[in-house]
Amino acid sequence: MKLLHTSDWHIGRVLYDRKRYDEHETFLNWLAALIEGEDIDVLLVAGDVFDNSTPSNHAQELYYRFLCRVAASSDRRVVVTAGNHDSPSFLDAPRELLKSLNVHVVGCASDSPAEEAIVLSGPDDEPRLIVCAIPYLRDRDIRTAEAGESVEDKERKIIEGIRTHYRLVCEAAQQKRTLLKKPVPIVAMGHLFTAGGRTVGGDGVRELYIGSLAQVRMDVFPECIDYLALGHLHVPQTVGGSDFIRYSGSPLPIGFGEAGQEKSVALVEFSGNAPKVTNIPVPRFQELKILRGDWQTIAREIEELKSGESKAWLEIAYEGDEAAGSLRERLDVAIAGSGMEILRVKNNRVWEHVLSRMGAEETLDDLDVTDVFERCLEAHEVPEDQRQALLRAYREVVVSLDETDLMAE
Ligand SMILES: [Mn+2]
Repeated sequence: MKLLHTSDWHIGRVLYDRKRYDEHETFLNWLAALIEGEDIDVLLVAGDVFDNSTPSNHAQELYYRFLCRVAASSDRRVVVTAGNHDSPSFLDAPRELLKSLNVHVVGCASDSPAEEAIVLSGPDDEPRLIVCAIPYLRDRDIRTAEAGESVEDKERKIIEGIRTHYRLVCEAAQQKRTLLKKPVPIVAMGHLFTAGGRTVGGDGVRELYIGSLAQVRMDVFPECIDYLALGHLHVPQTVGGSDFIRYSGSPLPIGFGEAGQEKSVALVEFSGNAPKVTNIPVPRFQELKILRGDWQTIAREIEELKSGESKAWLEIAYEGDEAAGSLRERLDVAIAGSGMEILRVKNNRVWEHVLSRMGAEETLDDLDVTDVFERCLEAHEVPEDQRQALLRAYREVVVSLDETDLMAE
């Protein structure tokens, strides 16, 4: 039996105002062809299907068209869980309809653990696999807040909540397996941050999670899990040295910070209950390049890219000693006639001069929400010893805003 594990598509993602539907469409076509070519039995999508909780009509069209194509084979099963970027109720809305196409969706965490333990059968109606389809667990799904709790109490309760949820769903899976009287493998899904996981700048994970909210350790996952398909971190990686606990990573670089990374999806082959995992690289559909240095360096690299007929999107980080006031104009001349586009120019020289009084060149594009808050603490001359606590409280507010399901009524 062959499974394909992917996550963090972030359909609808915008990069410095540039829409990326073409890339997503090309990726989904590539993925559908891979699924057909490899004769995949089960596709697992571990959260962050969409980049935000109110996906555009175009983003939805891409998603449903893909599901339709993949579900065209009646032998194939698909399991989709919500990530922190998804609206759980939005994903769940068409679940009955999608179920008739053998597409199982779990947006909201269920109070009844057995609902998340899904038995998947093959074309012969014989059960072949149980999937513990656990979505991103929101604070309110797993813990009861109490007034006057310390930060440590909160984090401990979140982690205990996650542990309990995994235990209950996995127990339900084992009970179902006992009833089947067949030792089918148990695969679990998750959208969370495991301690020690690698992230890169600009992936929207680091800013909100490191050092603030819960990071779970391997021991929250029950032993009965034969393969754990994770989403949330965008760098493909195994967890805790186990080949069977994995982040597939995002298939597209979500920002320039991920430009140099090889992206992949994970092919998981079960013979009996022992999986064999192979990473399949995802082609780069839109090249992203960061050019950094003084004018000579940048100009030379642009010439090289031009001669290679590159159609890259560029982020330019100017670090020369000479003042480069007309940098943007010079860059536009340099790339004229090529298929390249400049999405962002950072003139670090100008920065140096004005950083102390908030850079005139600096825009919100350059800052994440945490940077903005840190600037605010700075501007108000908040004493050092208060900053850590304020930062934690701020992050908690931002996460709870992100977790508000605006479309749930
Ligand atoms: Mn995520």
